[in-house]
Amino acid sequence: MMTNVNTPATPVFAFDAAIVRLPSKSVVSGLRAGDGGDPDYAGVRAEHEAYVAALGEAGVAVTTLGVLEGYPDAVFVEDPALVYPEGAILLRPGAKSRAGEVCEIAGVLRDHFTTVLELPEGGYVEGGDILTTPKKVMIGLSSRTDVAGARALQKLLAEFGRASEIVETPADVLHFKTDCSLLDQETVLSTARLARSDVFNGFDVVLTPEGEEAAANALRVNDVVMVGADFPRTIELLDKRGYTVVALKTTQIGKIDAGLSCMSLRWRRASR
Ligand code: CIR
Repeated sequence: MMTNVNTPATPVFAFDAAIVRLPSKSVVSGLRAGDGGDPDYAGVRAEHEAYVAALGEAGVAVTTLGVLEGYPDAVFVEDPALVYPEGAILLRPGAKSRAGEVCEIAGVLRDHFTTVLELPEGGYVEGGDILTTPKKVMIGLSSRTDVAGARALQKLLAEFGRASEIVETPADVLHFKTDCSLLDQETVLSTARLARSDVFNGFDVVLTPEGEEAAANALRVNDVVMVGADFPRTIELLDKRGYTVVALKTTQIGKIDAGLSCMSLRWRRASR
């Protein structure tokens, strides 16, 4: 078993490296549950560009991958893999149209990580269902992540010295992290519908204001919390609680059920 290099003194949101992928023109055909219309390609590009700049400003060295026209959702690099200082894990998306994204990202992960584990065949997991907290990795079951995949992932996480727990995602919610994010080592931002399940026992929970549920997919990176700019009440709430909020537009990616965590894989390099 590897030693977990995340000592309590190092927050799990201390990142110095990230991988992103430029959105393809085909992003307008990205998967979505609702019918709020197609996103606008130029708008997605602009949102992505501002996001990458914000990662850089937060102190992260960003590796940018090229477009993959054959995979409309490939800009959401969070889903085909998991990354930790100890190594990377290649996942298996539950969405058929996204299965090929794993091979497409494997090479760059092998360039960055000495250890790259693979989810064995037989189960599905998408990174959007994984919330990494200081004490454990939470694996949300959803339409994209099943029990077989979650159990297999638990074994791989154990090789990294990481405890994990399988939890439920509310019905009709795409991913576990669609409804929550980590604000600091003890605090999560959650929708009321997810918090109701008591999944966050032992955490301080900040609830998203009614009508701003989509703000729950925020992203803590080092000293800042990135929050969707369309959610002013959430921004005010977090600001009042003393967080340094960076507001980023997510209007276009929101049309294909995405938020701020989806567009990057983030980690802290083990050698630091
Ligand atoms: C999908 O349905 O797969 C994409 N349209 C959105 C993925 C969002 N990913 C994430 O929350 N990690």
